[in-house]
Amino acid sequence: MNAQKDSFELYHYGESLCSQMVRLTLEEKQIPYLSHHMHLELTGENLSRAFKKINPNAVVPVLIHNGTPLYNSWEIIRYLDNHAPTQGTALMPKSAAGLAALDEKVMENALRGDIALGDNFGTSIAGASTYILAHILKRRPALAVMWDYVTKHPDPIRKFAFCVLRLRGGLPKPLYKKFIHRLALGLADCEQRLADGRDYMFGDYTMLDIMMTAHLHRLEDVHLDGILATGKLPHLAAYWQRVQARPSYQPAITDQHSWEWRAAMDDVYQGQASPFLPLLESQLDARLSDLESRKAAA
Ligand SMILES: N[C@@H](CCC(=O)N[C@@H](CS)C(=O)NCC(=O)O)C(=O)O
Repeated sequence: MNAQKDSFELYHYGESLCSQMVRLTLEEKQIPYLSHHMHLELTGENLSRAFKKINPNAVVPVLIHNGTPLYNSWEIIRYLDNHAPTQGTALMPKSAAGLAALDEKVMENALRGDIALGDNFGTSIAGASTYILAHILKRRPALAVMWDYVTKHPDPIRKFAFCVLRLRGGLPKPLYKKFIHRLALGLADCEQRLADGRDYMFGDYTMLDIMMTAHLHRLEDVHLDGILATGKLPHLAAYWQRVQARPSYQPAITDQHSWEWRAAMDDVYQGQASPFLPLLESQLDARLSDLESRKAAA
């Protein structure tokens, strides 16, 4: 990588999972960038004409490399690792088998637009956070929010979802149950993966650990992190400490917290565990015992 010629600019939001992933990548790869921190629900800045010229889909993150915009967090992560393979941390497994297995795991953790909310781990943790989004949206008059989303958001499902959030303060309850169920499956699978004592999901640190770092941080934000203190996920709990101890964590995650998100979190949870924690725990128990009996039968 030629630092003289290369210029990177990132359009992002403090608490957006995908922005966190890209920032973690830039830190791990030691790539400096010009930061354009934006607000999403608070001001609808992503729906502005100016930003839609940068990303017609009106979502963050967008990484501009030497004038070319790059979209989709997982594609940006791969791009950066290919661009500077020997700089900072290498983010791909070394073996062909590892690479193929990584693809599958990345798709489970990505915020994909081609599946329904709650159909994978990534969209479930995002879905579980929507009470926070609803709270931020409440800072603006309902009509202003609806006007913005209905007339300016290019995604028909999101435009509807944001209006529902503003009007109802959350999505329909069965959806949260779906998110919790999918989260329990993902957490149990991570625990099983780490149970052989490996430090990271593929042994060495990879882009999957970047994605998991953002997701586990979000688990804290939605006050479901009590699940890591139950003693049922000892390897995952240790892993969470390990990824937070990396030098990338503070600059990419905690230094970038957005005030309106933190305030909404405090209002929604009032310092208490999420009311969905007992459901998460019971679903986790079911999944862990299912995995145990499969192991015993094998
Ligand atoms: N597939 C995209 C998803 C991007 C995305 O959904 N970003 C969210 C924040 S994590 C966003 O900008 N939401 C604002 C909106 O839809 O109005 C990626 O991986 O980068």
